[in-house]
Amino acid sequence: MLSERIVERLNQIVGAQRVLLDEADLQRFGVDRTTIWQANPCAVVLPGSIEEVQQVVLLANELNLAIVPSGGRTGLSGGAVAKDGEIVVAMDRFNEVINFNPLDRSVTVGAGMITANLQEFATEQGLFYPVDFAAAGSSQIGGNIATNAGGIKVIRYGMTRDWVMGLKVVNGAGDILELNKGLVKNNTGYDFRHLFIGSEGTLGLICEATIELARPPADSTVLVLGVDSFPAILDVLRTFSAQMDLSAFEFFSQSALDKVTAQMGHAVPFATQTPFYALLEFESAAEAELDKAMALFEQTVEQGWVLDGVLSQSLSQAEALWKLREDISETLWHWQPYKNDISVLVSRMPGFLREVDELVDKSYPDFELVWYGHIGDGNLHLNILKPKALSNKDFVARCVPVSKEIGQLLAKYEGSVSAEHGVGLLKKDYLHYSRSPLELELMKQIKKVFDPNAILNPGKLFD
Ligand code: 2HG
Ligand code: ZN
Repeated sequence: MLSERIVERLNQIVGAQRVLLDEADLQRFGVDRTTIWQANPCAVVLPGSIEEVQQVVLLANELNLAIVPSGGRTGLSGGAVAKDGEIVVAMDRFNEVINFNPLDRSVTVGAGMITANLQEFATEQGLFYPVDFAAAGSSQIGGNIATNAGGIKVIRYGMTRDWVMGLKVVNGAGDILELNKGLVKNNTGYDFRHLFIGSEGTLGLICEATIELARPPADSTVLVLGVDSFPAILDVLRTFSAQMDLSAFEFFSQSALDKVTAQMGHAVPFATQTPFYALLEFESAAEAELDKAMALFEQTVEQGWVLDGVLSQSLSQAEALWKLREDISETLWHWQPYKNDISVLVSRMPGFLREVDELVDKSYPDFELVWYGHIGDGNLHLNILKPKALSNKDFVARCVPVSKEIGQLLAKYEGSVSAEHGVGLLKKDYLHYSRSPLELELMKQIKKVFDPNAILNPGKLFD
């Protein structure tokens, strides 16, 4: 509980209606999509300007209070969980377009802008914001930047980082920093913008972002292929990406398809059941691209890698096929899954897949495993489903040792324990499998530079 005196100070900064103390608000703003930790913030504040954010940070420094920055709270790693009496600083009111510059093809937006609204704004201008994922309807751009969100188009357009031209932030000391000011070329020493991207709210609060927009893609076609085995998915990837510019190469297992069709009522792509499915997307303005895709499809069938397939004939069919992949994560919440978000180089994928498959089969003989992910980027989302009879605590206790073994395997293959969801509370114990002791030490020193009193998002990334 905050003392009346502190509440009064917060009221003075943001206005009394913008300081939320109700239990329902504390619960709502105190967690992300993870269901592991209990929300327990002392207050939620909704600042409306960068100066107000600065005042809140200065007050937190003065009174030694911790802050958890909060966006759309769609994160999957506990990065936005406030479980220890922190003040949640929610950026919802920073939801406007501040400046659009067609010549530079850039837009400056408040950090609280919903991703889908930014995509829509870009479309209205005849442009395109290419970072996309299932949570785009509620995630906020500031949160995307803080976690360097990836998604379903990374193979073609890269991660959030690749679209950030500038940031306005308030660091942990309460200074306002303008980072890179939207410049394309700017070799003037350390680029702090990139330090803040992916820093998970541990260095500062992102208040505004200048985002580059792309030219819109031509109409796209989606191909869903029924694939015979795990290794065959990589053969299919190699075959197609050698000859075509793909904008997506996703995969999912039969168990993922079974669940998403049963839960969401989506139609199966074709009658043949296969262990895995690959979803490919490519721009198909020219007829020749479709011919090429068909020829490669036939080639993969002849090789015995692909058993069946469907090519979208309309935009609505393409969208319906995408839903089979995009709705998996939402579908699986029903089983309280334990999530892995791991990556290795695509070139190292064959060996890694073999070993990780063997490891999880041996370690989880009695659990249901659901494979899916952005295999074109080397990114796998392995979800372990909780058996009904097992308590959440016992389930997690069973999964943790296996995660350690997966971590060791990732270290061997020089992969990542967090490909795109971030570290948060969930993966900090595994960070050392991907980052060296020296790197971890340097990260802690960098944190001290920007957040000397360690008030920002304590316990996230590392202790
Ligand atoms: C996706 O690719 C998201 O669908 C969520 O990154 C993955 O829930 C997951 O494991
Ligand atoms: Zn993903």
